[in-house]
Formats: sequence, structure tokens, C-alpha cells
Amino acid sequence: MANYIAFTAEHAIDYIKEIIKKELITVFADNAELNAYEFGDGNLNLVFRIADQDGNSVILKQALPYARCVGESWPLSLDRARIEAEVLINHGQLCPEHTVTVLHHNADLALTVLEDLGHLQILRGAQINAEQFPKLASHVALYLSYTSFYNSDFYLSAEEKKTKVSQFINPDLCKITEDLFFTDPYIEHERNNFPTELKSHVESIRNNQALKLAAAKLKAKFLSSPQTLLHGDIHSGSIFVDANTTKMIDPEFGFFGPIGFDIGSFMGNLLLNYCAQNGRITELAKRRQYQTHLLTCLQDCYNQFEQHWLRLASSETTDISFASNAFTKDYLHDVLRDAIGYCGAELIRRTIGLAHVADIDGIEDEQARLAVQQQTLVLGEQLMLNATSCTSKDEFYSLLVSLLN
Ligand code: SR1
Ligand code: MG
Repeated sequence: MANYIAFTAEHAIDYIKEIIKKELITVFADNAELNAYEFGDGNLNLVFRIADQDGNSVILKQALPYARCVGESWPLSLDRARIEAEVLINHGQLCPEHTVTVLHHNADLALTVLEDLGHLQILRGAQINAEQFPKLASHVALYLSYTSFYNSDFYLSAEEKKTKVSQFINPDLCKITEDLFFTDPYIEHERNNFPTELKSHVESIRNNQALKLAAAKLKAKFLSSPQTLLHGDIHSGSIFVDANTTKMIDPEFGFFGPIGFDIGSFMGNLLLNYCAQNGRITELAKRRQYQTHLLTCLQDCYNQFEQHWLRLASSETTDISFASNAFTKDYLHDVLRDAIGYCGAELIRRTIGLAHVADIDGIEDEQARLAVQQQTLVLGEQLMLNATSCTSKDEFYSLLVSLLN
């Protein structure tokens, strides 16, 4: 990374002009007049929008050598920009309809130029406003099933798979998840963030040996199960939507890990929004209607994810040892159990760990917010504790309904 400098908006314009000249992108005319501004993507990076006078635009995302939300005291490898671009390219080949397009990547400058999705909304903001997206479930199911199947041992040869696993070794960003998801919430740690009113609940979590065992097992699986190339950070802020479109962005946490992690994280974010609406929508009928939509979305997504997987496995499996319906069903049963566990862990870490969600933190009434936080903790605990004994997805849905009512 000898040539690395952190960009300003002026650098971004100059850089885009340079790559236009070299014909490395075709979005803008040769003589385009460009303007740029930086708007950040939250926790880690610099993000610029560069536009011309005709309304054409691109996004330039650059990794900083540290975590932006904490500062230079938390150094992070710039290689995450390469990982992100390469995950997008891999996933974009397998599921182009739901993956943001990479227009250009420069590993030395740790930057990627991406299609601008500014005409879409970020799912989190839309769901905070209780907007519904009837195609979201099927789009996420398609993205997660295709990207996970075609990067799994069912499809890749053992040699190809090992090459890809080494291509996506991502120690710095994996460590963030290992710590924030599976370790910090279960110990006293300065990174944790929760109101004093939750202290006794947090202490009960730290003293719950069965829950800590479940967290340890989920972490061990996250560390040592290179089943597929994960997105690695499928929360509602990583998904752009409108009524007909769903696009995944930001897979900088991508690596080969357990298939259940991505779908569990997605379901966890739907449930975080479900609980948050108890403190947001005051009219009961309206709230119930929206929460039913979220639960249907969760079930449709998991059902369709499983259907795609069963179909792909029966027609596309290349390893003869795995080519049986009995094995696929057994494998998917483990994926389901993992997904339930990771879903529960997401609920807990987003409530008492470092990185929260605006769905809950943005609830103005303090008592209402605390009640929601208590609910997400109980739900997270119960999902983690019951994950391994769920024998089917229908049992999981029944458990969810019993916990949410
Ligand atoms: C320091 S990064 C905090 C969180 O933001 C990312 O989007 C991941 O979810 C991570 O856990
Ligand atoms: Mg992100």
C-alpha cells in the first residue's frame, strides 16, 4: 500500500477524471464536469458521491487504516477493500440482480468505485418508518442461497474451494465480529454500551452458563467452519431497496464461514425492527399489521432459501459423496440451527454491545426504549438457548411466535 493516501472530495474528483481518461469507467463523458461530497458509511470507511451535470453519478468507497467510528487507536487492515471488491465480484457473478456493481477497484489506494444506488432507500431507514417491501424476502433468499451454494463444497472442487478460502482470509474484520458478537456481550468490557437500567439483565446474561456455552459454540463454528463465502455483515444497513429492487452492499466482513451466519444476521435485524416497533407505532392494529409483515418476511425468506438450496443441491452438486437428498437435508438442518443461534446473538450484541441499531436507539421515549431492549435481550437469549433443539423450521417459527406474543 506504498501509494496510499486518504482521499478528500478533490482527490476523488481527480481520481475519477484520471480513470475516465484511461477509459476504466464509462459512466461519465470525457469532458464531464464533476462535483463530489463525502457522506461516510457509518463505522469504518470514507464514502464519496461523484456526479456530473447530467445526473450521472458513482460512489467511491475508500478504506481508512483504522475504524472510523473509534479512531486511529483501532487500526484495521486496508486489505478489507480488496476483500470487499472481490466478494462483490464473486457474488455479482452468482447473483447480479441483488449485488451492487463494482465499476473499478484499486488495491493500492484501498478504493472501489461502485454503481450509485442513491435512487434506492437503505432498508433500515425504511423499516424504521414501517415501510413494506413485498419482494424483499424472495430477493434475499435468492441472493443468500445462490451465493452460499455456489461457494460451498457441494459445488466447488476441494482444490478450488481451498484457493478461494485463502483468497478471502480476513483476520481483522473477522476479529471485530468474533469480539463484538460472541465475546464482549458476555463479559465486562469497555466497548459494551447499555443504559444502567439494563445492568441487572446484563449481569444475568453474564452469569448464565448455558447461554455462555451457546455463545462459545457459535463462536467456535464462526471461527472454524469455512462452508461458504459469506457477505459477513448482512444487517439492514447493508441492503438497498425499493418496491422491485434489493441490492446488497458492503461485504467487507466477507470470509469463508458458516452458512447460517448471514441468514441468521438478516433474520436478527428483522426481529430487532419487530421489537423496536413496540416503542414506535402506538396504534395497536397498525403495529400488529406491520409486525405480521416482518414475521412473514422472515418465514418466506427462510422457506425460499431452503427451497433454492434443495433444488440447487439436487441438480448442481458436483461431489458424489454429497449427492443425496438425505445428506442435503441433514446439512440444511444444521444450517437452520446455526441461523437461529446467530439470529439470537445478533439481538443481544445490538442491544448491549458496541454497535447498536437506530431502530431501537432512535426511540425517543426512554421507558419505551428500555422495554424494547429488555424484549430483544429475552428473545435473543431464548433463541440462542433453544437453537440446537429446534428440529424443523416450523418449530422455529412456533417458538418465535410464542416468544413474541
Ligand atoms: C467497529 S464496526 C461495528 C459494526 O459495524 C459493522 O457494520 C459490523 O456489523 C460491526 O460489528
Ligand atoms: Mg458496513
